[in-house]
Amino acid sequence: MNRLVRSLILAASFALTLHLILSNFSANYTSTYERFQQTVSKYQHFVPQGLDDPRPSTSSHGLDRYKWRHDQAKASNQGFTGGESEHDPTRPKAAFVILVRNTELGGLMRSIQTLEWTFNSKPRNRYPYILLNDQPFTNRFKREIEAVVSSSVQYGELEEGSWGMPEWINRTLAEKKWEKAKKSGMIYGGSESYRNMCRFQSGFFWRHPLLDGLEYYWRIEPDVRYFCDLEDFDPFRFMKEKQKKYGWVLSLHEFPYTVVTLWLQTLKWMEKNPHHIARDNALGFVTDDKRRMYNKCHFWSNFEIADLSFFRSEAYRSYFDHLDRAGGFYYERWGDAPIHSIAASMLLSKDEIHYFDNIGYFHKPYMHCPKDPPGSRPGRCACLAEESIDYDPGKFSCLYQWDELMGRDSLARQKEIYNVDWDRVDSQL
Ligand SMILES: Nc1nc2c(ncn2[C@@H]2O[C@H](COP(=O)(O)OP(=O)(O)OP(=O)(O)O)[C@@H](O)[C@H]2O)c(=O)[nH]1
Ligand SMILES: [Mg+2]
Repeated sequence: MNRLVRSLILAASFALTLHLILSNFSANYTSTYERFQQTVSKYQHFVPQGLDDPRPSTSSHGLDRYKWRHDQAKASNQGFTGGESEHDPTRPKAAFVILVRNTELGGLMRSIQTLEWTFNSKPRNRYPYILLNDQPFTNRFKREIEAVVSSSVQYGELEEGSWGMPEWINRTLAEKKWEKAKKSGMIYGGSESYRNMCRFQSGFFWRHPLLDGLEYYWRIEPDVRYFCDLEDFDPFRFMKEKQKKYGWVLSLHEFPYTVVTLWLQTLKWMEKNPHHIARDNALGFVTDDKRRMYNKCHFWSNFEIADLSFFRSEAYRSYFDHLDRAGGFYYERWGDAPIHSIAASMLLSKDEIHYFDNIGYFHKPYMHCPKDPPGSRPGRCACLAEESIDYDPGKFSCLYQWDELMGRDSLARQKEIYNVDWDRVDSQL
């Protein structure tokens, strides 16, 4: 094992050095960004129209019928219980966890509205919200959010050390790299706060004291949408009953220049920690060519439902600490999505990772809309399956890789979902 990993590291180092020499140390971020833009515009017709309507979508009519303040939940057990099943011992200790800025209030209200309609407003659910911010939340923010939720809300400020550049990072060097990344067009290439966010979401959100005692979390972001009535399905209960550790809906390829040395650092960590690698792992999802090449596939972590014991594990902490020391959050622009995804693929067995095919979800510019089996209730999802990015012909989606790992037939699924003549569509693009 050790010898294999060592030769992988050597091969990766060689490839990286060659890459740096060839590109004369000036990574061409622009072409990556342009390719992204092309992908977005090429598949624009898959993106549901009308979702960017900036009008506040939380008029009191829509939500009054769901309004239900569960005050006891606030007082008991840190608010992790609630709803009709408050005293049900099998109810998972679970919450929605949201890192958000005061300026994103409108976007968060829009996200919460569809989450409430499709899931949380049902009396047996009513899971609480935990809102985190690097600044104090304003009173206005709290007032508006509390008017649109059906459960309790807790607010937390980030703890010292969890937000911002650690002292071992050379700021001058980092700033030079941001400047270069920005000039070459990398998305958020020049942003320090985005890097703080990615580091926080990778290594710290799960350590926040408001999450102590919480078993499961569901990550929500501003301006996302949930399309499908979850009827009797509770993703938290599903995770617990099926012993799942990590759940996702959308998977994509990461932009290569944001993660130049991430895989090399991962190999280094694996070499030192072979005992942490799960036996029936999902590394096939993040690698190609018989596990030699990192393919940049990641679960898009803006949607994520996870068993927090995964993040709290010694293995995950050790992996995060190694990456944090390596400095790629600041010298490059490592995202939390590739980090969560590599960690889940490495440390969990593939059966512990769940694709929530039945949840309709949108985060600009991509969506997943389920193709329900025949006989399902019409109108369960307010979206069209063929507008999903799932099996896009450009293969920006990584559902193909997931299918391969799980032994599913992508092609058959693609035909079933889109039911369109791809040759004709391609000729029109
Ligand atoms: N409090 C706080 N929250 C932040 C900050 N930056 C990002 N976030 C939150 O972190 C999450 C991820 O940030 P986003 O800006 O949505 O990142 P992204 O999804 O990669 O990019 P977008 O395409 O812009 O959505 C969101 O919930 C943001 O509200 C920040 O500086 N402070
Ligand atoms: Mg976002």
